[in-house]
Amino acid sequence: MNTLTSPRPVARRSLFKAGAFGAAAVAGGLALSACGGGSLRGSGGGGDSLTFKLAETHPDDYPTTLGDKKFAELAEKYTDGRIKIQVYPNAQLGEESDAIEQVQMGSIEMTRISSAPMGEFVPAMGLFSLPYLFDDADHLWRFLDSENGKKLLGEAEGAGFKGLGYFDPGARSFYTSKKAIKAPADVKGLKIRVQESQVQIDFIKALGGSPTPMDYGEVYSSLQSGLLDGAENNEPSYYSASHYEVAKNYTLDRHMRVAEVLLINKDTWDGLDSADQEALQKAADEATPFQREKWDAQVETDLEKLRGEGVTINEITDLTPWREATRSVIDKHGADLGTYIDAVEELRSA
Ligand code: GTR
Repeated sequence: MNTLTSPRPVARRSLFKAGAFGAAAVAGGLALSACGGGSLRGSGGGGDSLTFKLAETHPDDYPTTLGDKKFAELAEKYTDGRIKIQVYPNAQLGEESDAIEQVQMGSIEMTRISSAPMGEFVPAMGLFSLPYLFDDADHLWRFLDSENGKKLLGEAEGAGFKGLGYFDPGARSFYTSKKAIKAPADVKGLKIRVQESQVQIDFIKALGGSPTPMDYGEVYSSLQSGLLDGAENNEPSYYSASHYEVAKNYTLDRHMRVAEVLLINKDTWDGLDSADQEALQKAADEATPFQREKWDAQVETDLEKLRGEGVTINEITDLTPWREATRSVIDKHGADLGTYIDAVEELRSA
């Protein structure tokens, strides 16, 4: 289990500051020789072929995995078959916190990852864990597609990553095994799993709950054993990870839209010539609308399936008391994330 209560995120960032760039360069070099040797440069227009691994936590048919595969297919097409991207679904290459570390070191070239665990490496990504910040998916996408959304993605470069684009994350909502959550006060005293994110820890604390950071792969058994009273996620995750089997009350408060991010190791990226960089960027840009379409369809299908499985769904219509109860989270993180928060506010519809 990963715990955020102690200095782990700080340790990670300081590990990076203490020289992970060097480590990334070495590991990146090793990875290259392992996949055919030679420099990446000059690969455009007939150079060496390259094979990159892409780590994905979700199953094969999940919308983000479908987005990864579309990206891989297009990348291969736009480089005339020279760059092959192998997608490893189902956390085969490790849970997200491990996968991102490996991408930073260069032992895995790519990952699709939630911006929440990414926030340990790129603190500004914590923006997406601020509660009730985005009104809906359109509001989120107005931000992601804006100059500020691109600037935020660019901050990944300081941590040894190149961000290729965003995927749709849907909205996260609570689910509990015993008592249904209907009002902010219902969270009081409950042990709720959160992603590895200080902002999410603060969110649960603001509601009087007990936040428990934990790897995604451990949530099912922890709900089942009673170690957790609840967790929170979007519909496709709640359904595909079968969490509904052990936590049958789903409260649609849609508290966060935690952007999904497509990342490549920065040294790997810098080693590509500009034609290949353009090809990969084009592939990512085209995979995004494809993934969004898959996402919307999946949310609908999964809600239907969840109802069919006897899940009780509580729609929260008035978010005012939730916003008030968690205002301190925005206040606390406002100093660091202020510019981005202002940009999000400006894009809110009247
Ligand atoms: C999902 C997300 C995953 C993972 C998971 C979690 O919504 O797509 O990448 O972060 O949530 O809660 O750990």
